[in-house]
Amino acid sequence: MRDRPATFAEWAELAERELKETPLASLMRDYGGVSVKPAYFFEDLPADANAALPGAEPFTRGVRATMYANRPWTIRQYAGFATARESNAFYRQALANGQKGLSVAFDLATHRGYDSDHPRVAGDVGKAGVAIDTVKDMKALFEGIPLDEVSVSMTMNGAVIPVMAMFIVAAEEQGVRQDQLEGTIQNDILKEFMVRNTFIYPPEPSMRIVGDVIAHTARHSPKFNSISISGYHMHEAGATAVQELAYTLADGREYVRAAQARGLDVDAFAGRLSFFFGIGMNFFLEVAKLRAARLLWAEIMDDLGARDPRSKMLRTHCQTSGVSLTSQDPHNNIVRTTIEALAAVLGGTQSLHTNSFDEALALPTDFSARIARNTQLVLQHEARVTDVVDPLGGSYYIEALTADLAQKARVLIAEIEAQGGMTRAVQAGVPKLEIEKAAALRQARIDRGEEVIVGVNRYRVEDEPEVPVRQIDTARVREEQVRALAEVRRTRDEARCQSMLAALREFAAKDEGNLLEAAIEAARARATLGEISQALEDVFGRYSATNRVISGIYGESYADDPEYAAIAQRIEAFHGRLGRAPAILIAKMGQDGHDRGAKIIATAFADLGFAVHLGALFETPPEVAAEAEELGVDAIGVSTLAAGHRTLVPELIAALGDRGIGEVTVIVGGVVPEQDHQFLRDCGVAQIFGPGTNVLEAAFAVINEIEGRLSN
Ligand code: 2CP
Repeated sequence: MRDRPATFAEWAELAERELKETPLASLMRDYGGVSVKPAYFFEDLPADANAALPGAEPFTRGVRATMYANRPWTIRQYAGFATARESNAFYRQALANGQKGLSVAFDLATHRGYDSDHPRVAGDVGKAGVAIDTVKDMKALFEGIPLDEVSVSMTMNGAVIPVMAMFIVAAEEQGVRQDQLEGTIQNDILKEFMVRNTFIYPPEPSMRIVGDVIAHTARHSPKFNSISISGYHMHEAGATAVQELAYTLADGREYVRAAQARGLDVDAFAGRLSFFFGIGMNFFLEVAKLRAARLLWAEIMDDLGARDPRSKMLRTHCQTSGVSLTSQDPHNNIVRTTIEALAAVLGGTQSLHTNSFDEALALPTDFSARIARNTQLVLQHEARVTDVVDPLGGSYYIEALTADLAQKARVLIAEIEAQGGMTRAVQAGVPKLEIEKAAALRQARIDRGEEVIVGVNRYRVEDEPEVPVRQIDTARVREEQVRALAEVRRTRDEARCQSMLAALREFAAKDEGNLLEAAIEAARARATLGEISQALEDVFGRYSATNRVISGIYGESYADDPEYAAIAQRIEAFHGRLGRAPAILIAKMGQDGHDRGAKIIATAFADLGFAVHLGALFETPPEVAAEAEELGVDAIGVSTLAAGHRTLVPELIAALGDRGIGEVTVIVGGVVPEQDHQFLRDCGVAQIFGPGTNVLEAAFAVINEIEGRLSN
């Protein structure tokens, strides 16, 4: 028996013998700026690791002393679709089958503050979430679900004021007081400007709204979590773990300051700030990320003057990663989700959503939703992972990785501080651009096969069987919503409703009073979501983001790649013949703000030599057609991730025809179920690319299409 700890140097000698010619350095890994060695030893344990106590500051080992041994995490599946009535039935069944909390997905029309009868949202109503226009819808959503017993999380940011107001009024009419409400509102607007894109107003009034929600709930709903500060969407947009940590916690710091600026004592609200992280496939990194997040938050809150330990506890929800799901060989996604769920649990999450395996194809079916929920039930009941608190604590690797991540994130947080805080950094667009760069780098690694995705860039299955998916009949949902809206408008006391809306407008204009309080009055008077939202828009305006295409990342990653060079040469030859580059407009239509795929295609195609025009978010099909005509593009690449394609793409093709430019090649990329491919082809779509498409293959197909059409 040796009487001293083993060291890396000793191990390296053994390893080098085993490796023969291969250098040991080739086993080093880089996880987005964090370097990882192939083995860890006692000497890697940070000095404070042995002192850490679960349930005590800085909470690295968990926010509770007993963690899951006493109470397992909340199984909280994010869901919602079609009408409130249909979503309600789905929730009640999920609760009966073992789910513990609710998490409402609203449709994109609701997110962006439009009623279902608004002309801009024809393709979005009831698609990627439930359509809510009035208090009546909100009441139907929770019918038979006691809001004083079941905690409800609502993912809402842009339209947080009308949604929160309607939730409060729906509860009130169910007999539940505000002080009995349990749950969480996402209310994290900064990351919307960075990555998620369901903002409505410009950053500054948006921050006022966040502050008003925090202030109102701190006063009236002490059990309600006033914000869910989210790294998830950064993760999904391609952020590294360090970026996700640093930007999320810097957002958190900004919100605390915003609330303090309105005179609130930090300990009066900080205990109800909550977090939300994405959990991907890098298993140990994700475990360490959650531990590092808790450590850093305790430090930040100390710095901001918190005294109550509850104010320093980072409590978080986690969701397994949507971008790690593949449309190819989709049952593999069950395995991926299980691994990610285990990482979230070993990282000490408080609440968890596990994705359904078909989410890269469409909205989950009842079957895939059951498997996703059961993944958590199996972890809680069969795998014995709940028995011991922070079981990976003390692992040389996990502890060292936790400390490394925290250190790297501290540096990035300090950079944000130096820029004047997150609102400023967001206005300057810096974090957004940095995340886009990281996303493009990762995509290039996947396309080059340096990062293996089973069933996508290796071990592909030909002839895949079709997976049944859930289809939403948006036209039917929209008709129902429009009818119900008309009924509410017809039966309400119009004068009272208008006077409440006028009062809300005045609050907004005078920069005084709490906007949520005024909106609750308007909701009681049956003002609609669109009307409440519009009242604020009348004062604040609607924000439109500037879109930039980053360049050079693909070019650099593919510097020596013959396939890349071949496509680039073809584009050069095209240029030589026609005196211009092949031009493509990348379009996002409807209220779908998921733009990671669009940005990656734009970046890669621009590097290859295409003339790339990145359209604005949230356009209508006629607007895209007009832009295509004005720019004289050869092709339009429609990026669709929120299931609006069946409505929006045919409308686009018709609008191109109306303008006499029907020859423009239309390509669709994103989440498009196999069942819709023929429909889109019949409409005139030239190519359809699903998630996981190799960017070079896509570029090759597009140049072929363009040249084919031009030679006809
Ligand atoms: C927990 N409790 C315990 C223990 N563990 N008590 C004793 N011993 C223990 N070991 C207590 C807690 O103190 C709490 O009571 C209660 O049990 C509930 O536990 P919790 O840990 O607070 O869990 P929770 O109620 O589920 O809340 C979790 C979060 C909350 C994270 C704090 O914010 C949340 O539910 N977030 C979900 C967010 C979400 O679903 N987002 C949707 C994202 P007290 O409260 O009395 O202390 S999907 C979005 C999509 C993808 C999108 O954004 O686009």
